[in-house]
Order: sequence, then C-alpha cells, then structure tokens
Amino acid sequence: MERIEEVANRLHPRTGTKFIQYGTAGFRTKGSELDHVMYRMGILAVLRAKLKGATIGVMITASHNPEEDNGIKLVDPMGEMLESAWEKYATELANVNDSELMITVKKIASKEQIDLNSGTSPVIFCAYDTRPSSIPLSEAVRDGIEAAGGSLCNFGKLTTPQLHYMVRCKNTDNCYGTSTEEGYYQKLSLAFIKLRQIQGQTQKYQNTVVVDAANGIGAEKAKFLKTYLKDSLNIEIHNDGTNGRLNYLCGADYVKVQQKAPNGLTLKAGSKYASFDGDADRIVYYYVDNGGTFHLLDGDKIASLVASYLQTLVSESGLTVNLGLVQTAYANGSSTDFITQTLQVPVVCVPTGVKHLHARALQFDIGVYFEANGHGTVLFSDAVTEKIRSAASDVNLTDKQRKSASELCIAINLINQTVGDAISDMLLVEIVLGTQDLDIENWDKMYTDLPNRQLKVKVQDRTVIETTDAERRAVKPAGLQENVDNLVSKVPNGRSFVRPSGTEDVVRIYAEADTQQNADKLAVEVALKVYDLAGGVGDKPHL
Ligand code: G16
Repeated sequence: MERIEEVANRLHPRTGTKFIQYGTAGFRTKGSELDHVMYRMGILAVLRAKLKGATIGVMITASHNPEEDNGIKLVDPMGEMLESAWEKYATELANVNDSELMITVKKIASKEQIDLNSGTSPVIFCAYDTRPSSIPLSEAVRDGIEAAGGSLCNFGKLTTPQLHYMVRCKNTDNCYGTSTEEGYYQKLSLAFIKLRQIQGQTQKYQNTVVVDAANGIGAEKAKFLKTYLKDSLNIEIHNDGTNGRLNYLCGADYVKVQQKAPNGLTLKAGSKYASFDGDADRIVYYYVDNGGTFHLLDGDKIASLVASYLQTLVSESGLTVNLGLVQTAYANGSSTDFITQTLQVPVVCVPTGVKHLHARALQFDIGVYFEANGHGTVLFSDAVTEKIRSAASDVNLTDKQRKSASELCIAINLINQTVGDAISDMLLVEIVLGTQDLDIENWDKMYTDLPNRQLKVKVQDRTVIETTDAERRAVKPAGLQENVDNLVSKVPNGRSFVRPSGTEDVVRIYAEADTQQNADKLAVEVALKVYDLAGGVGDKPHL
C-alpha cells in the first residue's frame, strides 16, 4: 500500500483535470484518457476484494462504443455489476490528484472498515476486449492491483460475460461452473446438446444462424464454441475483425438503432441473422422477408420468446413460481402489452443499465430481464432452482411434470445468470425456436412492434437533463417535459422520452408512434426541443 502514490507518480500520473464518472457500465471515454483511471481501479478492486473476502473482476472494454474509446468496470463476487454504493468511491478515486490518492484510499477503507494491513493478497480476475488500447491499459490495472497488495489473474481476451462468469465460478468454488474458458464452453454446449436431444422433429426451425460479430471478441469466442457444439448448431460468423473496424457500421447497437442490416452481410430471405456487440454482451436477431423488407427482433422480442418458453415449462411442471419480466423505458409498447396481456407475465420498468434490471429481476423467483438493445438474461433464485431440481425427480409427479422440470434444470445451465451474454442468449433463443418449431418470421409474428426511432443530441453538458419515473419523464431543464408531452399528444399511439446517456457524451431521444413517419417526426421534434432547451451544440438534429 505504501507504494500507491510512488507508482502513480512514476508510471500512471493523472495528467489532465477532466472529471470522469462511473456511469451506466463503468468508466467510458477515449482510451488515451484512461491510464490513471485503470491504475486506480486496480487499487479499488483490491479494496473491494478485501472487504468481500472474495475474487473481484475487472473488465476492460467500451462495449458498443467506437474502437478508440475504452472503459473499465468492476465485477462483484457473484458476477454481478459493482454495487451502486461503491460507484461513488470509484468516481472519487478516479478524480483526485495523485497526492491525494493514499488519503482517499484510507478514507474508503475506514468508511467500509477494511483492514488495509490484513496481510491478505486478494486475487483479481481481469480480461479485456480486442481494442488496441486494452493491453497497455490492462498493465496499468495490474500495477494498481500490485501496488495495493493484490495479485492479478489475467485471462487476456474474453467477452465481458465470460469474465463475469469466471468470477462467479471462482467465488462459488466452481459450483456454478469451472472458472476457465473451456469450462464455460463445456457447460453451455453440454446443456445445449442435451436440450436439442429432447426436442422433437422440426419442420420450420432451421439450425443455422448467421452472426455479425461486430468485428469484436465475440467472433473468436463463437468460433471456439462451434467446436464444442458439433453439428447441433451451425453458426456462420461474419465481421470477425479480419477486415473491418470494431462496431463500425455493424454490431448489435448499429443494427438496433439504424434498424438496418450491418455492413458485411447481404441478407437473403429465408435466413436467420444475429448481431453481437463489441464485447458480446448484447444480441439482436433480424431477417428480410420475401419482399426485401428488413425486420428486427430486438431484446423485447427475445424477452417475450424466453418468457413464453419458461412460463410453459413452469406451468407444465405444475410448480407455483413467481415469474416476472423487467424492461426499461425503451421497451416497445407492443412488447409490454403482449407480455402482460397475452403471456400474463407481470412487467416492471426500471432505469437503463443492466445493474438496475438485474437488481429488480432478483426479486422474482424467475426474473427475465432484457433491455430493448439486446442486453439481458434470466435469473433463478436459489430456492426456485432447488424446487425445480427436486421436481425433476419427484416420483409423486406425472411423467410430463417431471420431464418439464428436468428441461428447466438443463435450461438453467444454458443461461449465464451473471449478466447479458450474446453467446448464451443465442443458444437459448435457438433452443426455444427449436422447441416451439418456429422460423424467425413466425417468431416475429408474436406481436407487431410499434414503429419507433432513436436519436442522439449533443449538448454542452448532458447533466442538465434530469429524469424521474424510470427515466420516462424529464424534471430538468424546466419546460422540457411539458414540450415533450405536448408533441406526444398530437401523435396517435405516441410516446417519447429523453435521457442523458451514461456511456456516451450525448442525450438520447426515443419516440414511438402509429406509423414510422410519425415516430420519425416525433423523434426529430423532441430532439429539437432538447437542442433548444438543454444547450445543444453542433448541427441541429435531423434523421
Ligand atoms: C451499456 C449498458 C447497458 C445500456 C447501454 C447504453 O451497454 O450495459 O445497460 O443500455 O450501455 O447505455 P446509455 O444509454 O446510458 O449510454 P454496453 O453494451 O455498451 O455495455
């Protein structure tokens, strides 16, 4: 610990004065501005590990952001995002002067009653994505960990959800799975192949999926996965990074926001496509119909499909289970109606950010959560997992009940419960489609999305926008919400909201309406209000 300031001064000084905040998914900014932040997060990870008496994870990625950006987030012992209460420590530690580093570390330790001289040397799991800045930044993390008396276990390149998974495996003494990359593929592929074997013959379902890997880490990892899946799933990988830039005109975020195919893929009717994002924690599906029209199946459609599958299995197994679904304000209105009215599954809405969805999903026995952008998973409480396991071998139940319970047991192993995982989610979707014998067009027919549009507006200071009601209403700047309400009231089925992004320096605008024309018009009008009332800079918003 005595070396903290000396190493900071010598190797990782804070050279600028720019304030940086631990946002929706950790710190995100230009990779060139992050060296001192990485060093300090190495230190914070050791403090957190000492407090928890557990392995903590550090993931270096800026996920869907452009290649020149990078970022870092800490992963808590069960593989979940860093506890919110610690985000303020992260922000404080990232922004103090080098000469205040030690005093800040001591302040955090004293508040949290961490014994800095305990003599223990916690292990910190670290991994990074394919960005060129990731390796040097990981060296800064290593220096921070070592200066604080911890030791680094460096996994090198992993997808974000793989790192989350490793942390959970380690802290459950490998009960959750083996904390190696091979262990990850083995667990998922074993569950996948078993579920495939119990499916009947399919007519419509095709076991081929064409994947746009955003020129990111998901390409390499999906290739490894293929060798474990054998012929149970045929994955064709494109945008694998050999010939294009990370997230550039491709990937899940591009496809979702632009509502069009990524570069690098020519869509053919009758085929099924999916896009990962840069660190493979999000996935969306899509296809073109015979008339050449593009159709997107986003996180809402995935959530609906998965919820219907789980609900069927739960009801067939005769178990009483509190199944619920968590969405954000971005969820398409039609999806919420379908899930609550047709599936009869309760839906709650929380602010953007996986940490919020995850926390709320934990309150259900089985909590399905998905952001519309394709980031989501399913959580099973310990009690319900046990209940399902016992039902699978309960001789007092019927064969059908036991069979459904054992299918649920296997499905639990297919799901990465730590965080949204494009690879695990893809496998789950493929299983549900196979089980229900659906092609992508039939899946799409579950409900019809309301036309929608997302825009970004650059403002001088995005913190001038403050929201409430799970980000559905703006309370600041004065007058903005009244203007949004007024514009929305003129459009059939209109809905719109604005919120500051936690990962990019922009304000995001969402609008939906009865027609695409009206959704586009509403989005532009709301964006113009944001531009005028919240200090817009640069070009005025347009489509
Ligand atoms: C991250 C978060 C997501 C969030 C997204 C956009 O995704 O993990 O929960 O929806 O950023 O957040 P914002 O609108 O605040 O910029 P990723 O895939 O970039 O890690």
